Amino acid sequence: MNAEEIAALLKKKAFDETELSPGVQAACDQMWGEHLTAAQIVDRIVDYVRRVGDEALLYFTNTIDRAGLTAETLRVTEREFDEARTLVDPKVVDSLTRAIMNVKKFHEEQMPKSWITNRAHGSILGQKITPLDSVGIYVPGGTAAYSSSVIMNAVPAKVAGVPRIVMAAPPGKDGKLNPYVLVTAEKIGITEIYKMGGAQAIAALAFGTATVPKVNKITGPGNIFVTLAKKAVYGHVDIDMLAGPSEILIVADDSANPVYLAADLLSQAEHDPLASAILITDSERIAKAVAAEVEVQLKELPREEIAAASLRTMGKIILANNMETVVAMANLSAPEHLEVMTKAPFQLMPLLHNCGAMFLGTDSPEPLGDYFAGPNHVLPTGGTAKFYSVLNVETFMKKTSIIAYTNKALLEAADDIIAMAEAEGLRAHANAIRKRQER
Ligand code: HSO
Ligand code: ZN
Repeated sequence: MNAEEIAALLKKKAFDETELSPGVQAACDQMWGEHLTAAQIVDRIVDYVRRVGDEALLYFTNTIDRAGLTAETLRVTEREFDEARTLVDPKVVDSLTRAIMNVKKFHEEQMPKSWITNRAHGSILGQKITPLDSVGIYVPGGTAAYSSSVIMNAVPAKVAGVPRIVMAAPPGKDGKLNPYVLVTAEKIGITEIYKMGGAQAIAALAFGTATVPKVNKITGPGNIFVTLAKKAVYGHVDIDMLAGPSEILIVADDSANPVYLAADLLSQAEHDPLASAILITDSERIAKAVAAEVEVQLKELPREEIAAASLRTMGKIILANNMETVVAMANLSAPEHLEVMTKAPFQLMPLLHNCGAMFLGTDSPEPLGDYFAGPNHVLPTGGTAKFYSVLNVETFMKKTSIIAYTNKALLEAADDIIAMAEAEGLRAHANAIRKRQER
């Protein structure tokens, strides 16, 4: 295939073009008594929670999640943590603990430094870096209630030094949260957790209610309602990014192992019917072998249906004319995860720049990054790796400029500042300098 044909194949839908599945759309139509798009539903929910607070939050929590919660039971209690600890496998908790350590270590290396520098005549300039006062971490529910996502959001926030880290996760019909999610959060030191999900949770975190105090920033993955709600509240609070279903793009040459390639493609396909798993290779042999192997491995998966749906709609094996085309297409696609399964992956690394995370070589399969190596798994999707970065410590920090001039330094700059201020028609600006000149 040539570059143009491949580009057409790789074109991604924007996150707000996502259509609701027929079942969800029907449930929404019934709930609202009219046909609304996902964006219209989110706008209504966000607006209602903003205006009414707890009552609206509980209304949606109990209507959508059918959780039967009250303002008193919305926050996870000590007793619920106690119960969660009895429900988890200690071996899994040990693995989670090791993962937490790796993620912590990696993110500590990212820690930015405040700095101060001297300028002429004893003046000082600098940049002060501080953690945000409060952040809200969203953790999806249902089959996507991943304790690994708790780690990937909460650990960098802790490393950044955020004093108040709040978590929100949608409750099951029994009004409870996944015990692994609770135990993981507790291990990291997060105990302010609210059982709420969807757009209503995002609105509550952004605007605050009587029960849920407002935060300054909201991070974490979610479904289309959550993502649209994050977009709707952006500006009132900051958000990390607008993320969609998971993606893997593998670039491979003839040296790659088709069994591994198939396994890695399926590892993302099993996330979501809308997840995308794509292989681009210049080897016809590899393309054919992987196509056959995917069929074999797919049948063995407990989530076969989800993975099959993803492969049907979003899965592709693309045979390119040469490796240059493969590289160009990977950059054009800007995938969330990019695996480089070639003879000399480090030769391609400098040429690849649009992706959330890069996995180099046979023994760096994508789930290694999902769970354990240390780098973050909250990554830009849908081509947004062209401008978004992976979630990191700085996601939870902000920068403030420091300016401390001496009189001599100010007098030296005075004429320039006055000239610029007068040119902008801002006499009072100029006067603030002049008064000091006159001193
Ligand atoms: N691949 C997902 C993260 C994840 N995988 C969580 C397993 N659990 C998005 O990067
Ligand atoms: Zn994954």
